[in-house]
Amino acid sequence: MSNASTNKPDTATPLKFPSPLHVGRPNQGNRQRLIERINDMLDRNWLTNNGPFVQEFEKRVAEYVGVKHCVAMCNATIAQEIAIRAAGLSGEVIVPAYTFIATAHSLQWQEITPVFCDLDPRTHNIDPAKVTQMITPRTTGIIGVHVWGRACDVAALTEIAGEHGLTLMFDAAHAFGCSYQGKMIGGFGLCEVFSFHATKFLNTFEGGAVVTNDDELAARIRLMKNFGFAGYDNVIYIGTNGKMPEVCAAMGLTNLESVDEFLAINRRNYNAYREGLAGLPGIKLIDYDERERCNYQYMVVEVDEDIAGVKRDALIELLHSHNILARRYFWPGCHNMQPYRSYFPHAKLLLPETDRLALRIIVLPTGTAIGPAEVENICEIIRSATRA
Ligand code: T4K
Repeated sequence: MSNASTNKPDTATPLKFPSPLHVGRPNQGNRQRLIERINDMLDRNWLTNNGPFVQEFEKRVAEYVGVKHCVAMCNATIAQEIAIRAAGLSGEVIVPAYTFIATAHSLQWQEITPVFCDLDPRTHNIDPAKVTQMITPRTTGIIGVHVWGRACDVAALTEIAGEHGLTLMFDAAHAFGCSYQGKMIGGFGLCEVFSFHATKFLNTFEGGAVVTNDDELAARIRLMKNFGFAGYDNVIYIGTNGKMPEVCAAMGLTNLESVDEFLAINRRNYNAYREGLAGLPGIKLIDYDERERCNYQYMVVEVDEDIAGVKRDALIELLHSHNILARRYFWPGCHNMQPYRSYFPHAKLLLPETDRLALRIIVLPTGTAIGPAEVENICEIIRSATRA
């Protein structure tokens, strides 16, 4: 028997959850509001191609983040590919190896070489000291990734890019609603790219956006995401189809109205995990900086196997056996996936921290789908494993 409303097993001891607890369960805002918007859209019979919902969504996101331009697109991978092309990157671009594969693919897809840089183990983000060592005469840019929504060392990266005449962009897929030194992420570098995928803090089913304060770049990206059309029958640029449909913008507008609620729930779960895992040897929940704005979308645990007395993968297996579908993001690292493993067989020699971290991380479920009772059960399972 279980409590259906909370998905909590009825006993105090951790049992198998009756239905799976996934990482990345979508945050959903007010369903009635969404349905009203979809009805409006159907009544208007305007389904895509820069419709009123997309325009409103772009305006709201730009206001929220405090940037001049937001260009909404069908997903963050295409948004990043277009931004890279619009920024004129070529040759080699330095990226972290510890990221979702899309960061690397968005370069390689257009025959630009992703040069994998190691991370700073304290932040999980690209290590600026190591970026400098990766620069060659072919380097044209740096793409920092704000992993887990925790900002990269923007100041150091900006300085390096400036000194070497490189373009600096950010993959901000995880970082909607987060800040760096009190300023919202979205306004740094030449541009930043958000993901609004279903699993993200703010979702539009699928979706993404480039945000920038650069008028010229924004104008070029607008052309490129719409086949290069500057008006009816007038193509002035090479382009593709990166448009966000109206139904996605309707979801985005609806979810934007609930971001404070999503944040409060994520924060509550984060605090519950902190409490539940406190003092466990070899198990460390990552810190979110309370002085910054954070979306707390990722509950990330680092397992030090020697101290915890349990292997990371054994812990994942145990969690899975209880129907808690924890994940190993971003194992095994981009450099260990194809085609990069074949292209750069020696990359790992320069990525010791990435390899070390990729073996230690577990991402646990959070979001509106779970509450403190589920978190307490998950923590109890972890506690029992580390005691064994
Ligand atoms: N840059 C970075 C740093 C990124 O993390 C990402 C995406 C991108 C760029 C590219 O953004 P997009 O082009 O996607 O906008 C998932 C997401 O598909 C991906 O968007 C995300 N990062 C990545 C971190 O996670 P997978 O391969 O793990 O997806 P999947 O199908 O295994 O689902 C993840 C979890 O979410 C599962 O536990 C199930 C749950 N889920 C998923 C969906 C779609 C649900 O409960 N409901 C759902 O509707 O990549």
